[in-house]
Amino acid sequence: MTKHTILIYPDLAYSEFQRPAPPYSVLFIANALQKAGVDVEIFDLRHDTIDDVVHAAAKSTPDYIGLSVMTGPQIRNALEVTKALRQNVPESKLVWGGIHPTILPLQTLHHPDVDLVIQGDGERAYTQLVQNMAWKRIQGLVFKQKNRIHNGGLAPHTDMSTVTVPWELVDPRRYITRGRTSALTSRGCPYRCTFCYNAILRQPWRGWNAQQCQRELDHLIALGADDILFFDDAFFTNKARVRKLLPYFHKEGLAWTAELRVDQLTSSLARDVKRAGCKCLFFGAESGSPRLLQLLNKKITVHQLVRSSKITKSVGVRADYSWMVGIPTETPEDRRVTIATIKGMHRINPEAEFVIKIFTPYPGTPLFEMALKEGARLPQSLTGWSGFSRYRGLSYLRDRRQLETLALTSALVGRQMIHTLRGPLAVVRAFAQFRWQHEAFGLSIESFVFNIVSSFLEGRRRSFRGSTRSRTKSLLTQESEETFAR
Ligand code: B12
Repeated sequence: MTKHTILIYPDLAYSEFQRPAPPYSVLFIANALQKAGVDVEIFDLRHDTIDDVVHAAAKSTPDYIGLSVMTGPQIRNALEVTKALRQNVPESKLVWGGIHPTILPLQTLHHPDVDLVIQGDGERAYTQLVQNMAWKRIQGLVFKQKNRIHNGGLAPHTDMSTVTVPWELVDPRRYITRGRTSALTSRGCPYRCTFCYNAILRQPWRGWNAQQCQRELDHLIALGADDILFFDDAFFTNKARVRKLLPYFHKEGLAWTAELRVDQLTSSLARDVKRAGCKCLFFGAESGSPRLLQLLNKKITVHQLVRSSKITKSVGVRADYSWMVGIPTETPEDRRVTIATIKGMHRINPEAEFVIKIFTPYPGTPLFEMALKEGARLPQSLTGWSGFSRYRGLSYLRDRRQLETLALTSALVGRQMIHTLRGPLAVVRAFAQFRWQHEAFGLSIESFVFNIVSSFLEGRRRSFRGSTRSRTKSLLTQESEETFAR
């Protein structure tokens, strides 16, 4: 008999403000399952409701139902659907996979409604599970057995050349907004930055070759896409692949955006990407302090950062820099140096965008240990982790409020889009400009208002879902007392 399974991509808070990206995690796993002859249904809870999933699961009662979970608010919705499934389809085993369960498998499994966890890539491990392989033989599977935990380690890294995107399993129009969509052509990264999840997963870089990329992109173009954001951690890693892809982008008239390391940028590459329709290059700049760049193992220099501003300015390619504050051991002087570097680079290339985020210590990364020494206390349950946000500082940070104000100010000053704001928001932006110019990040009313508004929006969104889109009761009360280490 043909095996059947359901894969779920839980809702992400605030996703209506972003273009909903295709749920690649479950799409790739679904493709591996299809190849093994398994019948798969995908539910994306940014579009479907919990009732839709419960209804489908009650009808087909699959042995396993998989959920894809990222650290942050997605956990909240994942818990809601998990609870609803547990109550309505008790015979199905509920499997959590994705970056959060991978990083914290034991804590995830500790939740009474999570039956199994898969650590790392799900293509092979989940397929083996659905095909009834003995649990102990599945690399990557973590499960409870007679009050003991069996930890099958990290699942093998998926070879990208073995998977494609099964668009027929979802409605692709959901993910293409006015021609804009996102694509993923490679996984992993050859670098080992001490703050990044790649340091935990030891993910080597692996990507589709140029022909495979073109086949997949042809498909997206046929579906109406003409503006693509590449999600790859390290899109430019394989230079030969990039050289073949650029003429293709040019020929197709694609607008596209991808991440590049500042040390890989040369004037000639900048000219080539511009000619090939590149809309924007994203750079992980992280810090202006040479000491901190070293601590982050970023393997870039401040000189290269500044040089990238000169190159993007002279060639006329839009650039977007992401910076971090609140890095372990960071001193006020380090922070001043970072701000001075950003300002200096902004003078060189005023069209470049930037944003400063607050460092988040992810368990398993080398910097996490340092953050613990500095007093970081991390949530002890899934609900606690659902409050994680890059705009909110953790309570251990000595000058957390200032960091939050700095992060918010940077978004208001560094984003071109905000510059077009009119009315009361223009006043907020003018205020942020003043703060930025005078480096006055104390006593912030904006952060206070921002936190209230975001909590309100989140609450409204949840009650909206609860009252109209899903009749399934929210069952988070058990752990809801716990707020994320604030
Ligand atoms: C696109 C993206 C987003 C999009 C959403 C994605 C979407 N589909 O809509 C947006 C912009 C909304 C987003 C938001 C956030 N993101 Co994000 N995002 C990414 C990004 C760039 C790509 C995700 C992706 O498609 N990956 C490709 C798929 C194939 O890989 P995968 O998801 O890891 O899935 C594989 C395995 O994990 C596993 N797996 C996954 N699901 C399942 C399910 C089952 C059942 C099984 C068995 C296995 C399994 O198998 C999959 C296939 O091999 C990643 C970085 C990356 N390259 O992965 C960061 C990343 C996942 N994001 C990250 C973070 C921190 C966030 C935020 C928390 C940031 C913040 N603080 O605000 C928010 C949280 C969102 C929320 N509200 O909950 C971190 C995660 C770290 C962590 N511990 O969770 C990452 C790794 C970036 C980084 N380098 O730090 N993100």
